[in-house]
Amino acid sequence: MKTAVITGITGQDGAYLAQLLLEKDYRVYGAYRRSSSVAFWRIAELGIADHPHLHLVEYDLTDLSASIRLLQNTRPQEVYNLAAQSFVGVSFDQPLTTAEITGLGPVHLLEAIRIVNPEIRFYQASTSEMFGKVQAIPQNEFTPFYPRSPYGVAKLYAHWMTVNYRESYGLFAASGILFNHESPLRGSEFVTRKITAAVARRATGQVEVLELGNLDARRDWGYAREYVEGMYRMLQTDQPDTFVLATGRTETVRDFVRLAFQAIDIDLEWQGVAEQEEGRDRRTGQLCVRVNSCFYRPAEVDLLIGDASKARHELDWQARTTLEQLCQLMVDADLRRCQHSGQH
Ligand code: NDP
Ligand code: GDR
Repeated sequence: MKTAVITGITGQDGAYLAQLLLEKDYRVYGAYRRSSSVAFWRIAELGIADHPHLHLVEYDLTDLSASIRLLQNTRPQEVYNLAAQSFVGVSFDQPLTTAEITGLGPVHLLEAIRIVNPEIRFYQASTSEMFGKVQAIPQNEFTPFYPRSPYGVAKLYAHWMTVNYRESYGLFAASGILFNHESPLRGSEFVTRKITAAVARRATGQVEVLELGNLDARRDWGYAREYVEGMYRMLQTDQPDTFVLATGRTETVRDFVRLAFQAIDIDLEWQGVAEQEEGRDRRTGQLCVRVNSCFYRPAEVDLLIGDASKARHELDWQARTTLEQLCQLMVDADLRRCQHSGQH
């Protein structure tokens, strides 16, 4: 039986990856950080919280000695580093915490691998945010980076350290440059889930106006469940490498809002521009969405669209779920939660 460590087990990707590896008969150590209320709701929703081969271990990515002990105690063949301060908006308010966790954190694991067992295969969760102010359309493994947030800068440092440890010490250190991927398990601070949760509340009678920031930002949104399969495949190759995972389609935040309201049979009519923009129910005239500039970021990533042909050729990986299907399954999950009054 193979053993894997997943950091960030309480997050969206950690939960899906744990489920995938358990299905592949791995022993999984899920590393979570101590806090007064640890969020295990995602692994509970997936029905794996009590799986006999899932072991939850306390761990903080910012601690080198904890990283060494984690690997000594669990003796994994594979380490998936998914832990991060992952919210771009917060990174502008907490640049140093973001640098410590998201930037330096992965280096603790890389060092721990060198010290404990250089044969361990390492996956680093890199991001399309590293492309930031994009230098080419679409973006692939050769596109120059230009991060636009403290989060993007921190991730870029961690990405290059992953590449550097691969080249300097021969570690099997892979970096997955993943474009946005969403699911019913997405944190409610991220825009897709913020939208689908609000839509579900409206459909179940709680009338509120959904306030959003920049509606013109364009993202390449895929389904998280498919992206964790790509992570796994990156650690099964002969040579460690860097891969982009993306759908190849880009849409605006406004498009996602429209799709989500359509899922509950509300057709939105848009009025006004920029900070004055609002969306009303075309049938009733009721205000559903308005822009609030407090959700704007000091610097924005305007357009992301990925080219995942390398992953298609070398990993046989491809995104399959359309944005319409993804949006529908997120709205449906939030509707179910509202009906059982258990929103997360
Ligand atoms: P989440 O925000 O859902 O999960 C992040 C996880 O990191 C949480 O489990 C969090 O724990 C944990 N964490 C944060 N700080 C620490 C720390 N100091 N020590 C240990 N654990 C910590 O992110 P996702 O699941 O969406 O993403 C997974 C990874 O992939 C992240 O690194 C993210 O930056 C990256 N990524 C995500 C993309 C996406 O679209 N989802 C795209 C590209 C990259 P806690 O519950 O305690 O907060
Ligand atoms: P992103 O995701 O920044 O791409 O990072 P997010 O969903 O936060 O924002 C996407 C776009 O929507 C715009 N936006 C809003 N965003 C939020 N969160 N809330 C709002 O109210 C709102 N209104 C408009 C944003 O300005 C942005 O343009 C995610 C994270 O998962 C990262 O960890 C990951 O690396 C990248 O995706 C790829």
